[in-house]
Amino acid sequence: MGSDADPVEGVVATIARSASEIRQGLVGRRGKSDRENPSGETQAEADVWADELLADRLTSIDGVAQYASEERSDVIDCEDTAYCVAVDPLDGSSNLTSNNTMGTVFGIYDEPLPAPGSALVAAGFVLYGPITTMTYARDGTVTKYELTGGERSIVESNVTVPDDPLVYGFGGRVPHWTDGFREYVREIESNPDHKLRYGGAMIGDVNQVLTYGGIFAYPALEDSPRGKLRLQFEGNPIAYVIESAGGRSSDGDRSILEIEPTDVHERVPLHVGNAELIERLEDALA
Ligand code: FDP
Repeated sequence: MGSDADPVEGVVATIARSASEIRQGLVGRRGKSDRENPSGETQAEADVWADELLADRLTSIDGVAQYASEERSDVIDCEDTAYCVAVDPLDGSSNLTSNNTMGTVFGIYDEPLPAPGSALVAAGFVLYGPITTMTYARDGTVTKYELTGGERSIVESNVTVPDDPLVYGFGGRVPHWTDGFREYVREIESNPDHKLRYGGAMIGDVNQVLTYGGIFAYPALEDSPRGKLRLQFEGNPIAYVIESAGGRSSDGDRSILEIEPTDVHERVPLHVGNAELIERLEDALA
């Protein structure tokens, strides 16, 4: 590989080209492996397989300095020094069992991992829905593509979070929500203009917010104050896409992109959506 002169575009093009293959490769790999990821979750066979496929391809691109994934403990160091790629190869892979939506999430940083979201130069996600799409942010613009066979065609060239919020989806067991978060949810639910959309894969639920406006959160929980989602592989890339689309992200207090990480696998409470809803959330949690 390494034929694309711009390494960032090379990474995006490689993920786009690999998406059809990953989608096809899910067939026959829906079972659990006997391994755990660094966060202590049992990996699906497809998690391990997609991680190996992306690691092989992305580390052979000229200009890629590091590859890190939610599915492996250690960062792979390459000889190059430019860009560091963090990937969640199959976000929402527990949806494999029921055959529901899931995706591949990626962030391209220009600092060694773990890196803050302010070091992202591009980020995006593939969604394995009824059709396969890629939504990708760079230089303040979000573009949405349909992927067919290795081809990418633009379906929307300036994606923005719609002004009027419509959907909400919140993860974590309700009895484990904090009092502040529970009150906030009650307020969101009581607005007759809002409706629930929750599918159990972050990327599908965030895509609903990007399409219809609203809010998605996987908040801090009483028994897990840092929530569930991982900052490098999920939190930062999604915050980057949503902020590039005119929305806001928050860990409950500040933009996710402002967090200084200390560990590649650290978790973060994630809230993303329309700016006014995130501001109200921060007030509710203050
Ligand atoms: P999954 O474990 O299926 O990969 O971070 C992963 C994630 O899914 C998110 O996509 C999803 O929002 C969340 O975990 C759901 O977690 P719980 O059902 O365990 O609350």
